[in-house]
Amino acid sequence: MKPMTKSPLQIARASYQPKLPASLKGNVVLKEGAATESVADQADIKALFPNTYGMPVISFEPGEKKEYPVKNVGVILSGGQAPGGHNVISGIFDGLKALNPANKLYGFLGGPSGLVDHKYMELTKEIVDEYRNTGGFDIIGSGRTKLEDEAQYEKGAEICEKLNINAIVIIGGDDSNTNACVLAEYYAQHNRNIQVIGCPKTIDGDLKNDWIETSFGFDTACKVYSELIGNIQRDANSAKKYWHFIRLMGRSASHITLECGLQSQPNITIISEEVEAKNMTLTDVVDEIVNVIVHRADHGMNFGTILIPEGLIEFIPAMKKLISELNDLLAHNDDFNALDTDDEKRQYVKGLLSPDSAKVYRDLPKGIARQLTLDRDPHGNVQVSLIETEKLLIEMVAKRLATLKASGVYKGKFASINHFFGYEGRCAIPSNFDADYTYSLGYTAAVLISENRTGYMASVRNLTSPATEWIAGGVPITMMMNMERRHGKMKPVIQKALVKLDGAPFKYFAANRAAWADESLSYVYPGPIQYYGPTEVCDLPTRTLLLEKE
Ligand code: FBP
Repeated sequence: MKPMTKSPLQIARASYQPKLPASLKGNVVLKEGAATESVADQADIKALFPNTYGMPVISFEPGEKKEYPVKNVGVILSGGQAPGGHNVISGIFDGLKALNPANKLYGFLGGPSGLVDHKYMELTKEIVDEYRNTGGFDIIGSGRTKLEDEAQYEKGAEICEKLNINAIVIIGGDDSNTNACVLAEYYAQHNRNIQVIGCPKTIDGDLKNDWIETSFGFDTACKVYSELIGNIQRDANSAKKYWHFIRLMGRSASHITLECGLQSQPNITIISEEVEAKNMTLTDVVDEIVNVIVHRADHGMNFGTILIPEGLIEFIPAMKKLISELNDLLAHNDDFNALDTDDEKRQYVKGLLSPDSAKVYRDLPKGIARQLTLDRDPHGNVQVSLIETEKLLIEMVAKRLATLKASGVYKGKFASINHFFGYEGRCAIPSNFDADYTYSLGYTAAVLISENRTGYMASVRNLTSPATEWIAGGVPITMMMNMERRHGKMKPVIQKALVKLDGAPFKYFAANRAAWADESLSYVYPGPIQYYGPTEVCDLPTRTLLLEKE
């Protein structure tokens, strides 16, 4: 047998032709809606974005053939990986070449820092072809550098001038698209003749609104995690001896956990936004879990599955206060960094916290307390992916069950296994939905650029219909903005979309969770993503999207 360089699926997938909305299959004409307003703080946003505020929403329709001037474009991948990033790039490439074969595409390397540090490569057909329909961001790499000061914008303008780049596409989440908008406004104000277009990326699913139905990558990541959860459930139901505590990525919002809950119907799904709304303590969360475990044990079922959102602890009010105090206390703290041992660090921190937070900190298991003081990300936030909340909950649940056992209330056996799913799905081969959606987003960005637009996010809507009926166009980024306090200052930012407790996906989950928790078996086994086969299996969007559109 010959050694393999690519799997059979990799080879077959390279020739998959992503589906496009009908309007993008031929010549395009732009239809403009009415002038727009930001979601809140209109006067402030308008004053900060005089050139890019109020622009109309754009949708594309089939039109007459048109000659477009030559455009050179630079693309940046920003933040965490999400399945489909490579297809955004191939969509931009194909769109640009279709609109004018002389157009060129450059990739800035390693994220936004590539623009500032002038690290780039030209993306040719040979290179782009290698990455079609693949997961990952390795074609040009990604990074989390924030574009936030004029010196960076000027360095960007310098390289654009050198390469004759007329437009930049920033593929990122809410913060990166906020940066895209600020950059678009800066270049417009300073007559730099550089357009900036954003593209909605993040597996977390928290960049969405009335115009952006979902961010790309959410679909694939949730399908991968749901497959794994389903497999675990089948094992749990076969062995009947373990409780599986499964933490799922999603830095802040619980969309991933909710979607995986809807797809696999585990016994318990914790939603951070609900925990916060009900002002629950960590003990309340533990009690809810314990109640289900005791109930199932009474029916002879000493096994089950529990989904835990990665961001949970930041939504528990007392923990949120502790984390915020730690963020301030540890920012550029050389004294803390100079301490050698974990014990010294623990003592140091305890001495400086408020009495309430010091108590919460003292009561935490040592390992978790240490994780809370690890390095912050470039935005100064605790890196929740490094905090093993599932282990914290296991420890607390085990303690509570031991007490209940001693008093005779609990007669079961408790054995647990912990899991964390995040990196398993972030670079998966994109599902058909994500492959089609991202390619369409990239193609849309190319049209917006050729039509000289700036300060827009590429948008593809009507996503629960077949791809040919999708509506492509652009939404002014200022329209999604409001003012929020960040690091002590009011800043214009895109509103982050948390799970809405009055939204259809959560309501559906809330109406069904009691049945999924009890002793009957409601597990669903989603199985692996299917790339070839009947459309109702292969092209299905997420349950979140279906419920939101129902
Ligand atoms: P983005 O918001 O940049 O898309 O990243 C999402 C995410 O995958 C989160 O779910 C997770 O908390 C975080 O990135 C982890 O990032 P890193 O691996 O850089 O620590």
